[in-house]
Order: sequence, then structure tokens, then C-alpha cells
Amino acid sequence: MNLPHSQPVADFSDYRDDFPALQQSVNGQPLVYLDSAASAQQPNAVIEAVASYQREDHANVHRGVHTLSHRATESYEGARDKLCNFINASSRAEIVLTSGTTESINLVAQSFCRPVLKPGDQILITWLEHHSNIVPWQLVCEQTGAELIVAPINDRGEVELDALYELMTERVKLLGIGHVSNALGSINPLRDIIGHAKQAGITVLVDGAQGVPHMSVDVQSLGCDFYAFSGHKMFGPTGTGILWGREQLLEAMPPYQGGGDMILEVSFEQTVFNELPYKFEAGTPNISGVIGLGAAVDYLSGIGMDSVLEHEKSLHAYMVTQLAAIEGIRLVGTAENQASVQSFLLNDIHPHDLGTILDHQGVAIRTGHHCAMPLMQRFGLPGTARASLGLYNDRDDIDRLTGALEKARQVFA
Ligand code: C6P
Repeated sequence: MNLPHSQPVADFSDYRDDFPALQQSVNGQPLVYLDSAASAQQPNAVIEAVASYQREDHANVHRGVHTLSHRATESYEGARDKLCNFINASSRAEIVLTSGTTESINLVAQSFCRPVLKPGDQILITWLEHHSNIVPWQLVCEQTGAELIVAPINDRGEVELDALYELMTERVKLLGIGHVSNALGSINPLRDIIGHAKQAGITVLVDGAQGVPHMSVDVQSLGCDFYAFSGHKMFGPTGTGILWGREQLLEAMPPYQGGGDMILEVSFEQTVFNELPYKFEAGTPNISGVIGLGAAVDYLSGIGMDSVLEHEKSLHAYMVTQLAAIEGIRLVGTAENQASVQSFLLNDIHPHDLGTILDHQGVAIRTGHHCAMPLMQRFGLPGTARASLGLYNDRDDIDRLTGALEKARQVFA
């Protein structure tokens, strides 16, 4: 549906028409896509922005004096401006374009933490984290002799706040915390957590991979120091991501990688690095992907992130009610404040078998450990089935999911 962006739409699910991938049948059934937490589908506006750059404007950025290079640079840098406004960063210098959340977190681990961490220092995370918010810290702890410590969660999948705050001692140099859990959907009370961390003098990185696609994010009002997210989960192309960081911190950090574009001057004796954010963007970037991401930001801004959250919250509540009504369902992750994601098990059916049976009925979900193995261990599970929502889902999708699960229950009865 290609309405002017400010025009309200009566039925949110009408946006589905904007997504060509959702118009197909899979295994003889209209596709129901409930795997947006892994990667969201792309609207026509994004596909067209990428295609148009590739058809007409393809050239390298920041290098050429010719027209195509100017056009490419304008669109690429235009996307940075859109991202800056989208998360209310105070300056475009704070928007570092990366390949995704994973690279953004590794950049902070290696460039912010590695030069300053020493034995006895600690990095604090929680049991909810995705591997991307665990392993980079493990690596930097091994490199520096610092220690990784982990705040517990309760059986609903919520961070135990008192225990988290007790761990916030002067030894902790950085807190790495997810905005929304990819496996359980728990939304962390970030303002409260960041407030406590700041009182304790701790730098905070938020893994926002599952936050930005589903709600309005204002990095200045959150009060964190770094916020990392991925383009492909917010309806943009894969291989794009953002590290937002406070300018003062980024300014003081050494480059993460060396190469073209991140320099002002090079001789064999020394190199003068480029200004922010280019100091962190070595080599030819993912130009078409970033241009597509700019179009995704326009698309989301047109709908309004508060509306997206409202729509998905109501759909999530419906999903929980409908799932709970199925005999033999166990919901994994029942946090009071939850969004967009629901993990579950059905009797003793292996999640992979469940995923396969659902796929045969045209319903796409993710199964397994969701790159959160410690979290699965916390629940004594090898994995779960996970349905995750995007702005294009509606109640019919949930009904198809529950119908397919009923069938699976009968097959395994
Ligand atoms: N989660 C999921 O199915 P990348 O791969 O860099 O775009 O994002 C990594 C990542 C980091 N943090 C969180 C909270 C995430 O959810 C993800 C990606 C996908 O849940 C793929 S494992």
C-alpha cells in the first residue's frame, strides 16, 4: 500500500501489501511469516531504493568527482542523516555504519574496552543476552585479564534488578544489556537500569537489535553510551548495522580497523585518521544496503514507531492467549513487559520437528537455541520454538499458527 506516509490506515495489516515476499505460497499455503526477529521482510520501498541505486547510481562513495559518485555519496550520507534523526542522536558524527549489531558490539569491545581494561576489572551482562552480547566481551576479557560477570534472571525471563544493581561495583567498567530479549521477548526497564549504572559510573552499551524495529528509540533520553542495532531486522537489507556512540567517547577511541576512507593522510611513518564517524568505517562500505536502510527508516517513520509498538503489543497479547489455549503448550518467557517474540514448547515434540511441521503448512517460525545458549541452559532446555512478529502480521497469522500447532499435536499424539 503506497499511501503518503502521514496518512493513517484503518487496518494495520494492510501494510502487508507493501511486502512482496509475503504475497507467496509456501508448501501450497499462503505464507505466514513469524520469523522477523531473525530477519524481517523488506517493503517495496527498500527493494526499489536498492535497485534504483544499482541500476542508475552505482559508484563508490567519498572518492569520485564524477556525477555517479556524487549521487551515491549523497544517498549514502542521506541515510546516515535519517538514522541520526530516527534514534534522536545529537550528531551525525555519532552514527557509525557497520555490518550489523555483531560488528557494532565487537567494535566497542575492541576499541573502547581493550585499551583500558586490566586484570580485576569487570564487564557486566545478564543471562538474557544473545551470543553477540556475550562472546565479544569474553574475547576482550581473555585479552586483558578482566572478568565477565552475569546478572541473574527469574523464571519469567526478567532480569533480577536487585541482583543486577548489587553487581554494579566500581570494578565494573561496562554494562552490556539487551533492549529486548530475542529469545523471550522480555523488554528490559532500560531507564531504571541505565540510571543505576550511571550512578555507579558504569558505561552502558545497549544491544538494540530487537528494540529499534519495534518501538521508538531515543538514545539521548535513554541515557546510555552506546546503542547497537541491525538493518535487516528493521526491514532493511542484510549486512547493514549501526553503532551509535556518544561523540566524546567515540572521539577518544582508536580506530577498529585500518584501510581506505578512515584516513586523512598516510605515509609509511604515520597515519592521520579521518574525523568521526569515518574513523571507524574502513574500506568500501555496503553502499546499496545503507541506501536501502535509509528507505526502511523513511518507511518506519511514515508509519510511526509508537503505532508499530501498539499494534505489536496487542498482537502479542492475542498470540499469548491463543497459544495458552492449546493443550500441552508451555510458554517460555512470560515477562510482564514483553514484545514481539514468544517462545514455546508443545508437549515433548522437539522444536525442530515442530518447525518442520509448521513449515509444511506454510508457517515460518524459528526453532533452536536462538543464539542464546546460556539462556536456554538457564531454563534447562536445548531450545524452543519461537514465533516473532513484524508490523505486517495480523490476527489471521496467529490463527494459522495455532491451527498448525493443533495439527502438530494430533500428529504426535
Ligand atoms: N538475532 C535471531 O533470530 P546480527 O546478526 O549482527 O544482525 O544481530 C545479532 C543479534 C544481536 N543481538 C540480538 C538481541 C539479536 O537478536 C541478534 C540477532 C537473530 O534472534 C539471529 S541469531
